[in-house]
Formats: sequence, C-alpha cells, structure tokens
Amino acid sequence: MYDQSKQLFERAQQSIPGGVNSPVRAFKSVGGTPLFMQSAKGAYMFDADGNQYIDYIASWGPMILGHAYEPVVKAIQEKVLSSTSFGAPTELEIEMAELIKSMVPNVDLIRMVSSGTEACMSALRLARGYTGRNKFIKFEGCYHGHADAFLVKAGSGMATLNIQTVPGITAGVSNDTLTCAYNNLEAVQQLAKEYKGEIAAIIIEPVVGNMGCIIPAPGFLEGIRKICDEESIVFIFDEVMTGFRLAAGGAQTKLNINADLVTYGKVIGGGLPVGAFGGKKEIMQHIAPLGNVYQAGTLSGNPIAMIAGFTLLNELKNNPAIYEELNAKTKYLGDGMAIVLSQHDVPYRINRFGSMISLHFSDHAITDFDSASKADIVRFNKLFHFMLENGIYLPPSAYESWFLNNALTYADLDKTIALLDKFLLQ
Ligand code: KE4
Repeated sequence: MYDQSKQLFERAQQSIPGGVNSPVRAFKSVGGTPLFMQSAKGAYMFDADGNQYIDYIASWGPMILGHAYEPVVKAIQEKVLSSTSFGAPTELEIEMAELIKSMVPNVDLIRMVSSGTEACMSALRLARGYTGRNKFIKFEGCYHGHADAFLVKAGSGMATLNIQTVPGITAGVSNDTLTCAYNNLEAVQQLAKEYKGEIAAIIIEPVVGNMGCIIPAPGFLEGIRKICDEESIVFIFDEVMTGFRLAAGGAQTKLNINADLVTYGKVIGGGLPVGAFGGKKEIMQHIAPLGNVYQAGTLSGNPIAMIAGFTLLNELKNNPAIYEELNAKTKYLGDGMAIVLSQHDVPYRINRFGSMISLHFSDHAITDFDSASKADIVRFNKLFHFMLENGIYLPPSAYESWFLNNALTYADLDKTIALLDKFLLQ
C-alpha cells in the first residue's frame, strides 16, 4: 500500500534532514511513514503508490479552490514564458498590491515577501523600529513561522514534535518574547502593566490554526485592541492562515477588528511561495527604502508567484459565493461528525470557524494551548491512520486546523463522516 513512499522516505533521509523539507510533514507525532505525493487535482491527492486521498490540509491552507485550479495553472503556464524572475519592479506587483488593498481593510502599503515567516519576522522588526521598543507579546501555541523570536512556546510543528526550547535561539532574543495563554485577556493586561513602555507589539492569530482551530472568546481581541490603543502598542494580526480564507477581507473583516499591521501567506500565493505584510502608512513608511527598517528579498514579488496569487485572489474577489459554499461544507462536515461522535458517546469538541475546523477527543472546551494539549492525542493519531488507510488525508497532527477546499463534494464529506463512524465502531 505504501511501498513506494517507504522507499522514497528511506532515500530522502540520506540527503534531507528527517527526509522532509518541513517537520510537520514527517508524521513524527502520528507515527508511520510520511506519504510522498505525486500529483493532485481538485480535492484529491495521489501518492507515489497511486493511492488517492481526499485532501483536508490543502497544502496547509493555500489550495482553497482545490489543486491544479485551471485559471491558476493557465496563468502560470503563460507567465513563465516571459522569464521567471527579473529582480526589478514589475507592473504585476503594483496590480497585486492594488488588488489586496481593494480586498482588505486598513492596508495603505504592503510589501511582498516569500513566506509567512518572512512576513511575520518583518512585521515584528517594523513594529520594534517604529516604536523604539524591544519586547513583544505572543500567545502560547500560536505559530508565526520559524524566526528566532517566535520560537518560544510556539504551536504547529513545535507542539507536534513537543519541542519546548529550540537550541540556537539565544537568551538575548527570547528574553524579549513575552508569552501568555490565548483567550486570557487578564494575562495580557498584566504583561502590559508590568512592561509598560517596553512592548512594541502584540502578535496574534486572530483565529488560531496552530493548536487545532481555536476561536477568540468574545471581547478577547477587542480587549487587546484597547490595550494597544492605550499603550501605543502595534497590534499585528497574523493572517497567514486566515487571510483570504475566512473572507476576502480576512479576519479583520470577519471579526470587525482593526489591526495595525497584517501578515499574509498561503492563499495569497496560490500555492507558490508568497508572503506579505502591510498596514497603515504611518507605520509602513518606516520600511526601507522609505525608512530605515531594512527588509529585502531576491525573489520578493516574483512574477510567477505573483500571477498565481493574483489569479487566485481575483477568483475569490469576483466570486464571493465561494466563501458561503466553503463555510456551508465545513458546517456540514462538523455537524455530521458531531452526530456520529454523540451516537458513540465519545468525549469530543469540534472547533469550527469558517472553513477552518478541528476535532479534539476531549471532555473539555479547547480554548488555548493547555486545553488543546490535554485532549486525547493518541486517539487522534489512531483516527489519522484509519482515515489515511481509507483514502482520507487529515493533517498529520492534532495541533493543526483542517482546511477545506471548495473542490470537495458533499459525497466526499459524507464519506469522511461515514469513516469516522466506522472508526468509532472499532
Ligand atoms: P510559512 O513560513 O510556513 O510560509 O508561514 C509561517 C506561518 C505564519 N503564521 C501562521 C499563522 C502559520 O500557520 C504559518 C505556517 N503554518 C504551518 C502549518 N500550521 C506551515 C506548515 C509547515 O510548517 O510546513
């Protein structure tokens, strides 16, 4: 069933650390051999052994309209004929920036980069340069990419691999990283008081995807907004996952909260390496070459990545019904799983927001990293492999949101729900 993947994994480990180019792909927490994918179309991926999978990670978010989406494929095929990179400004980059500004609120200026990590790293540097302050607050279990400052109590792969501290991150860096529990506004107030005048930024996943899906409690984000206004702290929404997924205008629009800086990734690149950070001109004008907060990238605004993202974003902007369809499918999946789980009298929580959803085997609410880590991870891992053996590819970690893509059919969703039922019958 997985012979080719097994052989490829053996071979990969001779040349690539752990055989993968990103740790979450290694199946470390769920166990077993990571499957090597060969192709994908719509909602389906095909591995090296020819097995087909219904895909619930969508490349960790980007493939929101399904794999090999025709308009994106055609746009890339055409653009690639006129070179893959110039290292000089292009009109397409202006069109991309203008398109994003037309879709999201509170962005006067936006800078393209090549990953979500770069976007978040640059936004934090900018906030520090703009305020002249060093410290910042992040939330335990949130993940903002692998820049040094963020690898303190981070979610996603760090939680998945149970890495508490990362060798190579110096005390000089981590000492400026303040952390507290998600959904604990009092803890934020306490830190803002204790470090008054020292905090440059508060960065948050407005809807969390890196502890599984976790939804902000009513008043939580609003309370942080108020603290940032009172203390002149830069409020950074990390919308690498939520941007253009929850709505065309992302979490800012969906939750009606204004951030000062916003970071993007994933969907914005249509599956190619793109990140971006943007916000109010008053802050963004400190970025080089306008200001002295230096940030750069050889392939930033790369024409192939731009045309992929530009094409996908236009599809989303011009077909707002996509979000209603996607949300309805996610609700259908969540409701179907809830019925099955209740029939089996299994302790569970399903967190769902838009097309982000996660299933936790837990008798308590999942509202932060502590509660997420107390769920039955072993049972999730068993479900993961049961689903995989039956042609369904869930994220290989209990600490990841599932991401639906709009190519999924209701038959796919029914199959998923029926397999959950079968799993629970075991
Ligand atoms: P990248 O550098 O991986 O493009 O983006 C970093 C990042 C920043 N902010 C948020 C909210 C993110 O979710 C991410 C990356 N997400 C993980 C999955 N949870 C990427 C998957 C991986 O690490 O391979």
